[in-house]
Amino acid sequence: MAKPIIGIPAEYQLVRDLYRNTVNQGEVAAIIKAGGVPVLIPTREPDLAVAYSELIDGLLLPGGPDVAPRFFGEEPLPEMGEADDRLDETEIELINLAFAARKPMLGICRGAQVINIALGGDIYQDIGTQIDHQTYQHHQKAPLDQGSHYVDFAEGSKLQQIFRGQRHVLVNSWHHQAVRKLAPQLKLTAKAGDGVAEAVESKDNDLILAVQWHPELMYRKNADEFAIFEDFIRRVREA
Ligand SMILES: [Mn+2]
Repeated sequence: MAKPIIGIPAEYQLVRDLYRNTVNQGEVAAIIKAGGVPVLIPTREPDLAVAYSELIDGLLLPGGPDVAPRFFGEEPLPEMGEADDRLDETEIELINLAFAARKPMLGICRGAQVINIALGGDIYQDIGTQIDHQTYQHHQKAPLDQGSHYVDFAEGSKLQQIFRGQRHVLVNSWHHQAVRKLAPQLKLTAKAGDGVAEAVESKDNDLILAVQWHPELMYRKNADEFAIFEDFIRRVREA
């Protein structure tokens, strides 16, 4: 394969008085450094997901706004943040198409949640109010290129392999939602000490790795975080 084409769904944002399709530079730069070719996927027309999915070799689901709860059968709680139906619909469609076509995926933050929802799981709309014990600070006030809480990797997980055998790793954290009920095709492979889900991987194949933290903001100073992107491009090449 020539350099693999990695699709990244874009947010729809008002920036300097104009609506724009935006993807963060962190993901774009990490994919390029790892040997992929990032391609922005506009998300205003969910019906185009089929056409876009045929163009790409792998799918990166980035961070972004909250997922609208109707996609997992709930009504919105007061603590829910901003959401965008069309972003949700487009991503859910792209995930299902990638899964059916066996195209590898990497999820980051919201990406981990939307992968789980697309495949039949659900999420906490707000971990601070829906988990009945005190949770950690998952919306860190420290700079985002620094870790703030630890995560524990499952024995034998892909993450343990990517992180050279380590199972207790400091990561950054910028979320108030998290995976709750797991989709049947996924296994939980990282948790924070407060029980919050921090990563999922596909059960029976190499198709999905999705982390709740932000490796795209840490990889410049942390080779293990960059290895998440190298592993993704390797999975796409070998798919
Ligand atoms: Mn966290």
